[in-house]
Amino acid sequence: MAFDINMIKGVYTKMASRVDKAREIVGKPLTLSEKILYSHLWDGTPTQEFTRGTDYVDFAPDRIACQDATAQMALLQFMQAGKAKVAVPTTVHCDHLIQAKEGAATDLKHANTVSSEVFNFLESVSNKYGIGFWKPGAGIIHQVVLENYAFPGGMMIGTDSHTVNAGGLGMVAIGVGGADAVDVMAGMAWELKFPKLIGVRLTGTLSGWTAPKDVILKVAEILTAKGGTGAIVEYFGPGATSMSCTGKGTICNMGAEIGATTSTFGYDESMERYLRATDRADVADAANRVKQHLTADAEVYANPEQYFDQVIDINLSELGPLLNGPFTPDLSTTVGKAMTEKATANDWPLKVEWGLIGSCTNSSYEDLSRASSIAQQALDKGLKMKAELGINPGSEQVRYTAERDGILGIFENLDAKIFTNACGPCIGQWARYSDPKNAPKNSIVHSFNRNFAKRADGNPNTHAFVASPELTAAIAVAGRLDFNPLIDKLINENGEEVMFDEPTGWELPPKGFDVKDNGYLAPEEDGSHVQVSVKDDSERLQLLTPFTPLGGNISGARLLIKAFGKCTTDHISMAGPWLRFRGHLDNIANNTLIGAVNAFGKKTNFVKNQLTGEYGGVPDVQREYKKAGIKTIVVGDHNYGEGSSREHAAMQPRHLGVAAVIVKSFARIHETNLKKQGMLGLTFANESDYDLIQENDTFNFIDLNEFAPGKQLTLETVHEDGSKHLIKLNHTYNDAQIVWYNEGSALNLIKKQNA
Ligand code: MIC
Ligand code: SF4
Repeated sequence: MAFDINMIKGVYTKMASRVDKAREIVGKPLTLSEKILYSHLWDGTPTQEFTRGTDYVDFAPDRIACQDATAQMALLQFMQAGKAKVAVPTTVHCDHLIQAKEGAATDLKHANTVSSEVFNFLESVSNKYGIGFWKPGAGIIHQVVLENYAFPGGMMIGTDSHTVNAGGLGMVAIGVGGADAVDVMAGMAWELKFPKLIGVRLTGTLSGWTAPKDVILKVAEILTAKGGTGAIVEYFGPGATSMSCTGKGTICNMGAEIGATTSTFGYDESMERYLRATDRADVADAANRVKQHLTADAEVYANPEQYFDQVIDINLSELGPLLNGPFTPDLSTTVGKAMTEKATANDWPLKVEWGLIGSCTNSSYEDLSRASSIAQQALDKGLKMKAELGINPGSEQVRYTAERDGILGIFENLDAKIFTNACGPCIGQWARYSDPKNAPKNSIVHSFNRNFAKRADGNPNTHAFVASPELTAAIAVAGRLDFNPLIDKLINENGEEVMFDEPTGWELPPKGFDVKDNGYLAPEEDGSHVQVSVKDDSERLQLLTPFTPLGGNISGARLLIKAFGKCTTDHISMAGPWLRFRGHLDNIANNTLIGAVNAFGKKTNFVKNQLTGEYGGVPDVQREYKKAGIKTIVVGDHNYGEGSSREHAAMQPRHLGVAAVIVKSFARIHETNLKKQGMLGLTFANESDYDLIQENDTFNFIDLNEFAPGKQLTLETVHEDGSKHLIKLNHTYNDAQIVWYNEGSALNLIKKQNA
């Protein structure tokens, strides 16, 4: 039986009348995305039409999921909110804080030792406030959610950008910062700008070496890393219904890499099969009764151009296996010759050192079984592995079942390392080198979603390429980046030429899923007696103190850094070794912006301290400004804050005294995170004004005391020679968000309201 089945049935009971009302108001057939959005309005039954890409709307999500690295800050904030229990079903998943080194048994034991303080904190807070707790080793949040909690037509938020994975089961599932989750946990509405809608029509069928991963790698190439910003991507067409549910999850998962708010698919038989296989026949039965509301109206998919803001066509029959990378997930290359040419021209190492299969994106039973069919062929055909292979199963249920069915055994016969059911190498928790900074240039291929510099192993010289699990396996056997399994031959141990046959696999385990201990801990009915303790001298956890409002008069501010080029959340608040400080704001603040490239001098973590004229690390220089009582600004390029939902990327600069982040454009979650923490997140009205900012400038906000929705702000930039420029800045703050700014943070406001 499914968790929270009554909540799910409740959503379905209300759905019909709300969808009908929305259709009447909008005056035309509805997409699936609109049906879910309009049936989850905070105010209940729809009464007005919302303008896509413009209107801020209050929603009532059905559930929340948090992972250990972001849950710490989210729960530290929730503890301040003054509530006894979470208002909607919520879960916490321990998956990010587990290193991949020796293999699951040793690594998990190690994590349980070094991070016990954090795991115990999360467990006791969960128990106290009625939150479901998934222990370390239970699996990666998004696979566990897909297997247990996601349901067609539902709306959820999660403190992780890949929460969108649940779109594979027909949800609108959105990644948010912890402060957004706190609103919903505290029983308040959740605000989102009504998204634009991108339709992707999938025709043809996947076959041979082409996998769902290739669909999203193609979409990433078409839309680029910011092309989905502010939009929900809705997939449909015969190619969509012919794909497995977990395959759909893969596609939705990597929607985060194009900046999409989320992605989703209409309810179909693959989803019903998956629900039944994962012991949720009750959800499938309930969904079947409201089937027509769990997909778009027929007219929409027949004439998508009339209903979506943009339509993209992909013929799966013409799609081939792709490799995206290095350093960005939207740089696509077809396998084989095209890769030989590109890699040679760009000096990417053609030799592949590692193949890694797993992450929340591609760690389902189907993924492992298809990759294992390649591994089995390598064994059968006498091929020796040229690269090393590592596997992270997505959940204990997948792992247990895959082990029972001999799938893990096949990988082990190739000497693959089976790591914990956790994020591991996907988030820099890969103990690959003792000195990553000075590690050699190399290439790796993985089935993960992100491949920013240093992401997997901390080595800036690792060129990571993203591919399907089956292609990752084949390339790991061949050891070459430009191996094309469709046509290339390999030489086996007997000196014979052999070729791979096409990968095969099981959508779902033929003998059903099984698991002994899934790693779940239910909270007590009444957790009020549970004591949560945070030690004063803890390195890992620190209770929060409220931020002071920045006020309506900021002048004499200095430039902390003008970031050059890509500045993702990994550049602003690096993961890997820093994950250990995710619950301690002052300690993690020591990594603030250390990965960002300073536009002046093009170095990382090297900025001018205007007070002394000397150069130093970003956090150190910023602490000097803070000590001197001087506010600072950070300047950035396009899509600033792309990547993760981690609100640390906003809280750290805020904690250190940065007042404003001024960029050409923002990634959605990061922009909201800045607002929530009571900071100024602003964009240049004229992008070229970015070029006006000089290293020694001083900044005065001229009209901040008139901060109002839709009204530009003016920044006076005083250059070293005394000359000045007035720079116009845009913002997207609405009335409520300006109140957050005025209060010092959204949390300060909640506290006030609950006092
Ligand atoms: C990631 O994939 O970058 C993470 C780690 O899962 C993040 C969350 C985090 O920073 O903790 C995400 O995607 O939101
Ligand atoms: Fe974990 Fe990687 Fe998925 Fe983020 S993208 S949740 S780090 S597996």
